[in-house]
Amino acid sequence: MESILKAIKEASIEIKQLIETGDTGKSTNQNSTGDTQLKLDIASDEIIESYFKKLTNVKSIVSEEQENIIDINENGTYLIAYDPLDGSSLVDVNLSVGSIYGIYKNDFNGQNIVASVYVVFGPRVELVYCDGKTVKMYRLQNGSFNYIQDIKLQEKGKLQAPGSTQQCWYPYHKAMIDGFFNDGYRLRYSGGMVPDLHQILLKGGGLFSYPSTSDLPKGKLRQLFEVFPFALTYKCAGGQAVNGFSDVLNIQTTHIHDTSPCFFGSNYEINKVLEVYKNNG
Ligand code: P6P
Repeated sequence: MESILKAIKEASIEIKQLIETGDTGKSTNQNSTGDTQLKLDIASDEIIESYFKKLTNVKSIVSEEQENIIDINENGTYLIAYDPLDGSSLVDVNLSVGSIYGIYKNDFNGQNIVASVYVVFGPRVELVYCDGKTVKMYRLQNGSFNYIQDIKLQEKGKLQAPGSTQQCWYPYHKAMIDGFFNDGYRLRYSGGMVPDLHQILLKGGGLFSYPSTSDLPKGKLRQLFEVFPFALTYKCAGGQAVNGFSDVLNIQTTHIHDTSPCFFGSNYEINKVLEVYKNNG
């Protein structure tokens, strides 16, 4: 695992430089989800793939930016699914973005995730690593990632990040979101899941939601390289991650670009989600 972490750190330093100087324009390509790829998406993906291809302990990789699984080493132990630069369209308005990595054994599915990493490219570059037990944050300082702290969620938080198109929310979902705001929760939503989820983790807790909606019944966020890595991180930080009804890591992945409705948060908020969806969903 150390060699994978080292590769992610070195790739992240290159991606930081790319964000600072690269072309934020659109490419002529689309990814498998039909999103027009930015030149930053493609360049970030190329950087990460170049590092992973050198690792003998990696069997295969899956990227948000590529249609198919890429085989690396048939004798490798680990499978890595990653989103090279999530929220990349936020770069040209100078908001924070991030990379997300899910590290799996044997198969690409929620039950087989063994570790997760995400990197936030903001005023500072921070890397958060979850080994399936603890959640540790590192900060890029003078060219090295230095340990800063372990991350733990409180039982109940104060922040809410409600994703997706509100006009497409189901009424019971809207009533639940409004209920949290009526209880004094603060809105914290940038449109980038990495900084939005990082903020809730560091500020003690709350709720991030990207639910099933009338326009996206299966949600928008991708299971392997967005939902599952943060699900493992939130669970190891003392919170929960659900699809509205149960642990999101228990769902079955049928395609590497599958999506899932998802809720990440402290226990109080997630238990509220489960209660509302059990009674209405
Ligand atoms: P919406 C960015 O494109 C992303 O994949 C996530 O980072 C973010 O949480 C979500 O989409 C935002 O989607 O529909 O709320 O704009």
